[in-house]
Amino acid sequence: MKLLVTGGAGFIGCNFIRYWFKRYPGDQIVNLDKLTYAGRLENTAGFSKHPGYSFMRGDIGDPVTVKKALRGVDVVVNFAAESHNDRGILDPGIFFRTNVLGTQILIDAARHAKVARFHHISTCEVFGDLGLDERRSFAESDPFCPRTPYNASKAASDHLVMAYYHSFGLPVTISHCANNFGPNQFPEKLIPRFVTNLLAGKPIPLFKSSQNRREWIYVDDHNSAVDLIIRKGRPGESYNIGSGVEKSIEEIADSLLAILQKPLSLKTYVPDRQGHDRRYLLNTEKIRRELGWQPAHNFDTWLKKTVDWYVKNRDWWQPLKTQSESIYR
Ligand code: NAD
Ligand code: TDX
Repeated sequence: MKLLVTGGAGFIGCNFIRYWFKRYPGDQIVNLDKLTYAGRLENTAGFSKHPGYSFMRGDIGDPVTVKKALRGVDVVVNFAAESHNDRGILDPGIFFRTNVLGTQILIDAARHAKVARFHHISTCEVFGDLGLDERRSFAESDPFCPRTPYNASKAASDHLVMAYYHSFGLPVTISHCANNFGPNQFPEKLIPRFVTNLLAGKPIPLFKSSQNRREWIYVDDHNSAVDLIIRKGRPGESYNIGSGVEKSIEEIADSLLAILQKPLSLKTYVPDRQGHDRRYLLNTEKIRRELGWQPAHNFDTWLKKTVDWYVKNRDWWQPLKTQSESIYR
């Protein structure tokens, strides 16, 4: 099988390619990535010499590039996106150009290339947020209610992907995943930002609403679910992917301080994110029932392993810190 993976030099995309070659070593993967600040060629080191692998630097919003990248491709997995909420507040435009218009250019080329499957990577955030005490979770059939430029752009792209299924019969699937953690995550996101700050001997900035919480999933569990959806998911359907493990910002901070044996005094409280979503929680009944998927990685164990990865890979994150912190100055 030949896959086109977009955004494969980013956090989840590079872990996906690593996962896929381990499981299907005879497959071919073209990685199309623009190499924005978040796309790192170093992330591809573990598989760049695999005989089935090739890399193309380019934009999913460029019709000529995507047409070339799609030659002979059976399956597209679209990870490419602007992915950080705080950047979406500072510069919303690029989120709509890549996440919406880029996805439209890519999917249109995929339609003409007659791919067997177009899988679009979406997020829990399209459903809006939940109250901290609300006793419900988001189902696939719930209405979209995005509240930030990032999640509005992801919701818009989900709509356009489904439009290609209904109007053109393109075999699409979509997955909505909870917050991922693991190796190679850019240090702008909560867990790697806090870990790398602590390793550099710096305080960790908790946004003011520090009881806000997220559902956390180890990146390989996300990718095993995407694997199943590609192979067994029904075209025209979307699937939620989550672990059920909820942690507040405060709890994440305390766990990381404990793992790294640092004092509680390193917690600092900073002004809230604009439009800070309080909470997301997904109902994952559908993927468990239809595809038999379940997460395999325990949160505490894999949080420790993730911290250990950052401890051992200073060379990877240290050069990125100036860039990742620049948006908070
Ligand atoms: P990331 O920011 O680490 O990586 C994004 C990658 O896309 C980078 O390699 C970047 O260079 C590339 N890219 C950006 N614009 C591009 C363009 N126009 N053309 C080609 N490549 C481009 O993001 P991530 O955390 O790995 O997220 C990957 C996907 O998963 C995104 O679609 C995101 O919305 C979704 N998602 C992320 C999470 C999470 O917790 N990180 C959770 C659910 C869903
Ligand atoms: O310095 C920080 N301090 C802080 O308190 C940062 C970076 C974050 N936070 C809080 C904000 C959120 O409540 O931590 C929580 C998680 O924040 P992020 O890591 O920025 O993730 P979030 O906004 O929840 O979105 C993530 O999960 C869903 C990904 O970035 C998205 O791409 C994905 O779709």
